[in-house]
Amino acid sequence: PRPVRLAEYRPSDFLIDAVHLDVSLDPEATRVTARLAIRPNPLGPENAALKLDGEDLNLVSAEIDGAPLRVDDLDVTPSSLTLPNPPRGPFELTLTTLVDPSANTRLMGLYRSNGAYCTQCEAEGFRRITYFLDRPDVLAVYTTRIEGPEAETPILLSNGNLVETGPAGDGRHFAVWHDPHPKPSYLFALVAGDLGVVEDAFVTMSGRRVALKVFVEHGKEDRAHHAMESIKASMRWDEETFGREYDLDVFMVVAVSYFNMGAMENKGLNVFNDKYVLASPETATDGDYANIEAIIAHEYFHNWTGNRITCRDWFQLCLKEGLTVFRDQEFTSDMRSRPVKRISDVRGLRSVQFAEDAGPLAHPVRPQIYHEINNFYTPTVYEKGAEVIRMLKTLIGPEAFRAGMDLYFDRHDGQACTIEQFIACFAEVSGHDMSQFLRWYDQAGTPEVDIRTAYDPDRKTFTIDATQKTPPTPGQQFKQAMVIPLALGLVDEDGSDIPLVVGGAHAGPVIALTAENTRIVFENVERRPVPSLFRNFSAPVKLRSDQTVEDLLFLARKDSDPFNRWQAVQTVALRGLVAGVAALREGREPTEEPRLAEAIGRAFDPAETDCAYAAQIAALPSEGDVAREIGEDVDPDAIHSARSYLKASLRQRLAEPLAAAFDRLAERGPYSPDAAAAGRRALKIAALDLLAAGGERSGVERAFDLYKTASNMTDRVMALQVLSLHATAEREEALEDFAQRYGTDPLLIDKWFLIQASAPLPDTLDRVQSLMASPLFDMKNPNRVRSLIGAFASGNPTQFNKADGRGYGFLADVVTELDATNPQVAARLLGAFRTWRSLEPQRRRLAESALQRLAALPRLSADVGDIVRRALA
Ligand code: BAL
Ligand code: ZN
Repeated sequence: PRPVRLAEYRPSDFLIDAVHLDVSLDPEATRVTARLAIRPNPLGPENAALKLDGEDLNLVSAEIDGAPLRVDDLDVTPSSLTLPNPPRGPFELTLTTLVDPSANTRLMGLYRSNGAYCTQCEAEGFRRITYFLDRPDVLAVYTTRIEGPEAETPILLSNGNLVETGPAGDGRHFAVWHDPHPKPSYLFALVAGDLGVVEDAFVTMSGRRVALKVFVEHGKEDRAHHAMESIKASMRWDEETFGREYDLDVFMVVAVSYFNMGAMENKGLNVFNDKYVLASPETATDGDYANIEAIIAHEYFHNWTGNRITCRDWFQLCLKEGLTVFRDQEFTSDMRSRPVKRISDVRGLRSVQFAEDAGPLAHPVRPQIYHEINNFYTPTVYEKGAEVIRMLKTLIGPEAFRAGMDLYFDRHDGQACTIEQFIACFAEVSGHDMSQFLRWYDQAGTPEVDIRTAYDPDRKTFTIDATQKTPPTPGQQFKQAMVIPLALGLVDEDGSDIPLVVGGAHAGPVIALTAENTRIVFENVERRPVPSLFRNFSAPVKLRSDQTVEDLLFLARKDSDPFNRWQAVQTVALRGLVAGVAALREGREPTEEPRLAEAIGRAFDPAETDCAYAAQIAALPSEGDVAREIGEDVDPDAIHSARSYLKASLRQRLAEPLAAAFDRLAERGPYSPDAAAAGRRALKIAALDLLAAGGERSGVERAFDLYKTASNMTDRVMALQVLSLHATAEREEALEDFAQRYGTDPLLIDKWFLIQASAPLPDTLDRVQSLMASPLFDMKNPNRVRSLIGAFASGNPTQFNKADGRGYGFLADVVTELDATNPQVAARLLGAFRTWRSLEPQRRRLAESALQRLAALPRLSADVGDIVRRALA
């Protein structure tokens, strides 16, 4: 198939100003009549044919300005409808099509979720509802009439404001919605069904009352309150932080149980995966509460960054996604703990985005070419995209950043924009030249920064030599130097930062590294300081430095930057783990760094009051972190062994403080999901995890006891997770008990699937396969698939990468099966192969042959075919 290239973008030949949709619901034959007000684009060529996109549609009739068109006037293919000679001025095209929501297993376009009707249109799903110019730079005002049986679909929703409802005869009724804000088709939504609702209201900064509604399946209304509170908090935050006010009379969120993504920002009618709406103390963990708050915020924030100002084309996806992730990260930082949020975001970035950037699926934040846009909803576009915005703010400062955002909103409201237009706003308000900064959008790969330092006691100078290099990535052999903001401090003995003086003038604390080699000479430095580099992770780079273990342990205690205190402990642990892996592979015992235990032990000190932060200190680098650090010839079993060895040694060294912390942090009083209480639980579980390291009996017994006596879902699930790591009788009993208790709640069964699929035990794959045969599993439900198969493939390094290749073969089989019904979710599972080239030779061969087996299949979807081809290229 022909790729789409950024360089070949041209405006649409036609524009559609208004859309009147009339949707008459039927399970197998929903009739969609679309009246489209079309005109030639003044920027387009004369005499162009009109080619509309369409997919899985059954055309019933077509009219132009009320006159029927003959079949000969049209050219209809499986993916398009073309009018070779459309009118040369404005005209109305009316198309009637039939669609079959029940047969729609791809969950794109109009489909059914547990009896309700719902839609997903981003990126290219609207063309599965009617023929259309299904591209984000065609903005139209939508009026939508929905008609359906009153008994089955008492609720009829679409974008905008409700303007009319009434009976439609034969037990049917209708509702008409009008959205005054011109929008691209990907933001269209329709929901119809028998749903429960929780209602509230928000008064905006200018005093307008907005009705708020969260729709859920009946009986789940009491699980919608946290989502509702999160909506109000998001609306208030966007007013206070960015001056952005909501712009319709109603804001609606609908939770559905069959959904490909996490959620979708359709104008005024956000559709959510129910996993990110439903929460109660009995059914949700602290992590669920935090995710719901963040994702509600993310989708709400899209109303300005995405909806009011959208993307010109899909290459600009990061324009809305990176920016909106940045905004939701800031929201969470303000609602909870800023350092903890930063640490957990950086953990996430490194574990998935750095991994993507280092492998065959690497691509720029703004790709230049795609075969299937669904495959570019990636950690690079989202999370690295957010880092790019954060660097922009770091480089120009918070005031200029806010001024640039204001200018962007003022200048581009109602438009479909590019990254250049966005960045120009910041260049203009700050006076900075942003041309080098734009490389962050166009150059893939994680820059590697090497920093060497030297102290000259005679001259009283401290010199930093920084070298940057970005490794080759697919299609980009040679890289140019990036502008890399280095936030740094030079830390004196007592932990204070010494003043930064360069060339006689005050400098920093952020220095832009713009060349391949940069030398910075700090003056008036009385003693050798310890450099604290890339504070708050000021750039998404890999740092190599000459910092010694002593330097790092000093920073762990003294650095004023909480991120780097955490980073210092991580770096010491990571170096130890890498050395441990090398030792094990050479048949030696890993050697230990006793001071690491001391640094980690401080997290459990009763004097440590920030438990959420302490829990981050206590959490060792993941197996994936170690694999990335090693980079090539990776042996996942050796990594697992080295990490287990370290955990067991920490257990031995810290047995007393761990047990004391576990007891001290026991739950008292009623459950609250607030950040402080969640932090205490996180630290308690970190202690428990170490106490049970190596299957130590007393730790396992504590975990089992916590499992049985838990007064909230976080404790229960986390205790189960600790138990699941060790093959014991308690593990089996707890797993059995969990299924008995929660077998009727799919979202809790998802946790049960995930825990079993992630266990680093030799029978895990067999268990995953037998769970797939259980009635609790449903291959058609993306949440089930991700919890069981996704967790196994992407969250279980030793068992997915079994040395005999069975894990790879299993994933290839599942993807083959799933590709026939839901290619988007199938392709997403293949992300597990993003690091296959870094494996040791035997596993690499086996992974490659599983990918080749997929590549040889006669009928692969565009989604899966694209990933397989790129993974093998
Ligand atoms: N636009 C797709 C879902 C999201 O990123 O919000
Ligand atoms: Zn988004």
